[in-house]
Amino acid sequence: MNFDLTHIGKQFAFEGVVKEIRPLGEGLINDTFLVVTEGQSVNYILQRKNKNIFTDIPAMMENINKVTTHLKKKIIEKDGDPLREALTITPTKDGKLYYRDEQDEYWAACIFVDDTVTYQSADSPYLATQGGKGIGKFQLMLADMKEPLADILPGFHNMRYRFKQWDEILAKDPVGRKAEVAKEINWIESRRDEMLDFWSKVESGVIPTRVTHNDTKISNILFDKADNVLCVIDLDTVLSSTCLNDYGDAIRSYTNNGLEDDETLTNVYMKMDFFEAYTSGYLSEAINFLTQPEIENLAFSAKYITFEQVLRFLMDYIDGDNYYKVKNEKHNLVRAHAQYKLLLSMEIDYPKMCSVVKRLVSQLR
Ligand code: GN1
Ligand code: MG
Repeated sequence: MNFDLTHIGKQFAFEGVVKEIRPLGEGLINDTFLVVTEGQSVNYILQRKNKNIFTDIPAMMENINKVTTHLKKKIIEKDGDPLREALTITPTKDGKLYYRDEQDEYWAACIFVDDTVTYQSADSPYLATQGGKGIGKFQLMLADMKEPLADILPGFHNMRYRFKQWDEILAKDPVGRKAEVAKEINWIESRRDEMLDFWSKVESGVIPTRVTHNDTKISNILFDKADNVLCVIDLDTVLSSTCLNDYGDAIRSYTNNGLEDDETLTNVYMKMDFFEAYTSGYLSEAINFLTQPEIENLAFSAKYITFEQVLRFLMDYIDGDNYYKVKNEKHNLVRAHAQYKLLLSMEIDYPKMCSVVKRLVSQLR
């Protein structure tokens, strides 16, 4: 699809003169652009939001607005810089949180925070500790947010819902890929019960729900030049869910020695020192609000989210690649294999993960 980016850019209340709008980043869902302005004016991020996945973009933008408003209030109370430490939505010239173009596509913009660094993978335990602190702080700042968020992605990290989708897609086998992935299907089926057991604890309220980010991979965090977390970005998925998903998804991303879609499986495994580093950073903040059942399920949540990612990539492969952007026809299968390898290494190290959590919690209490 071709877009008139200049025309779209003109709809937003950007300060300064726009010099260039160019593609940015490696998101799997939206299309992202950098809006470069002349001289000293700030630059912006412009995104075409994926309306097939986000079916209620106005509600999504309202959620982001509520969350960033709350965060900014907290940041100001602590004498922080609300323009650098939280995402700032740039509205359209007529004051809307998004622009709907003539082709019925949805666009949204925010300020580009400069002098920051992003990573695709964590290159030191220090970075992992800082990342953990950042998400812990993010959740802590949102712990007293009263305004309800719209459930814009029903069932997002809900395994019961994921298995429903899975069963439907497998029954259809729309592009005839099912027979070829019998072994991989068994990876999923053999873990169905233990994963559903975890989710039952969320359904019954044993594990509480809170305001959470739901996509805490390392590339969604802006670090400053000293590798401290500055700002949590990509707030499309802010929802009410369990905070364990944020922790687990970050462990999936920060501790992986390889890439999310690594073709060389020997590269892929969980690095225990990065696990400990992230967990210590996270707990240093989250200890202030975590309940005992949450603490007891922290280590499991890393397996849960990694398993979910295996399921989602494999399911999208079987479905004919309708959800994630792919670079070739095996891409989703390659991703599923890499995430499965990561899951296996977590399963081997699971007793160690549990003892690390226990030790770190006892040191903090
Ligand atoms: C997607 O678009 P991106 O890269 O921020 C996905 C996450 C997955 C992630 C895997 C809305 O995030 O759930 O964990 O890819 N977002 C959505 O890299 O499905
Ligand atoms: Mg995202």
